[in-house]
Amino acid sequence: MNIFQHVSDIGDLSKALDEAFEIKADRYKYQALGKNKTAMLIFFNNSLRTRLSTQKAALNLGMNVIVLDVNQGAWKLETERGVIMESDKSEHLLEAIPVMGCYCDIIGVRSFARFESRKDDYEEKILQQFIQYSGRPVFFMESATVHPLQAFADLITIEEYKNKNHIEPNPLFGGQPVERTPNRRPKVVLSWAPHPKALPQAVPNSFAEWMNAADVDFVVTHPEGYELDPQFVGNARVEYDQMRAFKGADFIYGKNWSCPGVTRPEDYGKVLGDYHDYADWTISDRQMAVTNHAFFMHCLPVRRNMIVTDDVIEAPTSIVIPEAANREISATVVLKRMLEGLK
Ligand code: AN0
Ligand code: CP
Repeated sequence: MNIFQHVSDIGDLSKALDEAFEIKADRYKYQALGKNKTAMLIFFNNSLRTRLSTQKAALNLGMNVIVLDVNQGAWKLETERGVIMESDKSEHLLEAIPVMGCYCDIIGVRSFARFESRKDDYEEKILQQFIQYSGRPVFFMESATVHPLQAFADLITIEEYKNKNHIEPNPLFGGQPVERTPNRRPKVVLSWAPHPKALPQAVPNSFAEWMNAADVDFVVTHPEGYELDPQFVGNARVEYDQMRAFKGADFIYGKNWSCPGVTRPEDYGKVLGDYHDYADWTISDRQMAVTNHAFFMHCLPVRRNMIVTDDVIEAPTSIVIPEAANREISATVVLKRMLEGLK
């Protein structure tokens, strides 16, 4: 594997899941594979989970790891070709990328949507340059439009929980055990929720792309105006009534995203209206009550009582921590596949 961007890059999903569970059972099984190989992780944006879980994954495989926070210590980078470089940006991405490639075997890059131009973001202008000029396999650690390491971890988590009928109380927060009747083909609902600041569409885009490829009944719910790009949402069912969407659901995936600009390109990257007016969309016991004792998922970081109430995220059915734990597993599978492909 030379690029990890879309669900299609991982190939057969049941094989990928088998590999994930093989690694989860013995995460050091492929320790010898990464000997004398270096993973370089480049962050243009903040991160807790991606930074830690991907480093851990590289260590599982016996790799060396180098992490660079571009905004802390590196030169400010110009990204546009043709600019007379007289601003505070001392170096051009077109030199920086091939230089980074000199010191490693595999590169991971985090570079969020900038919301300056829908076209630039949806063409993946930054990541495409890493693919073109680094000379190395490139995996996306949340780009302008996708977050595939997250979506893969989400799929692993759904696979682990979909057949559970007895859930013990959350060891951190207590509560009563929950009994539920699993569905053979689980109903998975991606729900928009309010947020004070504009957030990228990468997480919902990838989640939709991966759920469309998985064997689940997938529904997306959001207020009008937040329609996801057709290349990701595909033929998924879209339901504008959140309560109706939640009916009988087995998994609720909460996430905010800013306007994808599908129907009104001029609104791309905006928070539509006043977020206080969408307080009803905050995921609470009111909506969870109509589900099939659904599991609650979120990629994290999450703003409590904005996206989801304390009660829902602390309930025995909240699986946000095991979901985050699976980030190590998805990253280990991806790095393993890339190592196997090195010449
Ligand atoms: C980012 C987002 O919504 O895409 C990262 C999530 C993994 N979240 C924030 O910027 C708060
Ligand atoms: N879920 C996720 O990618 O978290 P970070 O932004 O902390 O890496």
